[in-house]
Amino acid sequence: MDRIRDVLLYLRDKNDYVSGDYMSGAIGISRTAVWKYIKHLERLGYRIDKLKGKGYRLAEAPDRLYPWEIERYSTTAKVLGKKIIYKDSLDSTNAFAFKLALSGEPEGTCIIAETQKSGKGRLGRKWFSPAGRNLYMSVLLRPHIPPSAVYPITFLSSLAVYDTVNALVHVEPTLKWPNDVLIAGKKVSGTLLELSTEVDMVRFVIVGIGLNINMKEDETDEEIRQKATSLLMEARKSFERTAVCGILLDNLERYYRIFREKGPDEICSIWEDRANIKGKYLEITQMGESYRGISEGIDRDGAMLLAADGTVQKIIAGDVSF
Ligand code: BT5
Repeated sequence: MDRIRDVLLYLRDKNDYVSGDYMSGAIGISRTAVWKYIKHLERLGYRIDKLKGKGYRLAEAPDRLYPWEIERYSTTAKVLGKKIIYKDSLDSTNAFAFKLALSGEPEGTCIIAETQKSGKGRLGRKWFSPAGRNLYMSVLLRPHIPPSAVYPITFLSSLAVYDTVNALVHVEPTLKWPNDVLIAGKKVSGTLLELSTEVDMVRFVIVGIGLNINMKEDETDEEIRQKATSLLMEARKSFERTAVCGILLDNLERYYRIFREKGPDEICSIWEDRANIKGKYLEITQMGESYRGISEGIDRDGAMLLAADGTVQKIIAGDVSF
């Protein structure tokens, strides 16, 4: 794939016809090899014009989340996304990443799929994953923390999505406890954490992010039509998914660095400020039980503190309605 990157680089750099001879000399491969890479690029969906005596010109790149395309936009991340594994289709990027993590895959590897056949939400729920429209990505982390400090990783993921969305769309997103990013009250992204732990140490965490980018309203599942949105639906234009993903990886790495250097507390307090949750009246449903009260903010382990009838309850998981 390094050669593919090189050939693409020269095609893009020139933005005009580049001769096979020139590329062969510059990259240090034969002209036949250049031709083979051009053919490979065409199979991957790139449209390349060919002109006798002039060479090759990149006419159009496909709308695919190829790792080498994402890398063009991820400029500051050094660890997260250093290796990106791209698949057309998976059952779930989280499930795939989990298996890789068990076999020793290092921190930072990302799995991206164009579609998921059984995309997962929390508590056995489904994540609707139409092909070629959105982002379905799982990032493998190996933080040196006890299991009790894992929860805020959901917040760091939501914060990274928040900043990404905020930079692209003119409507300010909102954060909803514990794992949602909303635009105008509708869900644009969710994070699913899955982990493997020993009694007092985390082995690895899989951060699964679903972010709706170019999904149109009539392409959504009936079940989520009223409550889901996408960047396209809000901005009324489509986005380059590779760029969105690159920006997200940079933001993820920035918040992960804060998490490691300043600790989960810092992430909790950034999230709490950004979510503007304190003092709001909430109802949280958890396993069929409902809790109502005024939010006193987030506990240091990520749980919601809810005040009602003179006592403060600590809610570990659930779904919030305002
Ligand atoms: C989540 O669960 O929000 C976590 C979603 C994580 C998805 C990513 S995609 C990459 C990685 N691989 C996976 O298999 N999963 C992760 P939860 O809070 O339980 O929300 C699930 C609910 O959101 C569903 O029950 C629907 O109501 C709604 N929903 C499903 N698909 C949606 C979508 N594409 N956009 C917005 N809402 C959706």
